[in-house]
Amino acid sequence: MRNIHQLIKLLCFICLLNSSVAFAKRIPNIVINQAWSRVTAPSVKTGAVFMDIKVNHTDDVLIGAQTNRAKKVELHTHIDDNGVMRMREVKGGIPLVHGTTTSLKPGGLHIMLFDVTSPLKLGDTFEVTLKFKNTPDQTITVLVDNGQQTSHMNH
Ligand SMILES: [Cu+2]
Repeated sequence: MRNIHQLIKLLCFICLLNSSVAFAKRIPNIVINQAWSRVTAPSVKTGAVFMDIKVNHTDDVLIGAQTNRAKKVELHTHIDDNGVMRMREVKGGIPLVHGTTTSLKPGGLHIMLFDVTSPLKLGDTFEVTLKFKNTPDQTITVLVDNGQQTSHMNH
């Protein structure tokens, strides 16, 4: 009788262990939230995309991005050049530290779109494929809303 109890305890323990491992695996390493872009005027050929990148398990690097709405895409940041904010390409990608959320936001890191194929209009959505060093490519949907969704959700 005692042996059976111990066996049941052991089996339960193994079950719990397995399910917690399975559960951890089901949480993706990288989760993108609140992806949005600015509206572009018809004469403007550049755009910017912002988002929150949450990294759960292991460090990674955002090394690039692609979209069919722009001919060229670069990862940018802003630097303070003697009081003037200037954009610079981030060489080597944007480092992502596990357990943290990296925010791409106005005045800081952003995904820069060059030669926008057609104006980004309010309410439009488009797909952007993000390329990571250690995680498979991830395609996300970006909402063109000038950040209204993001600012609403931050309140
Ligand atoms: Cu830029």
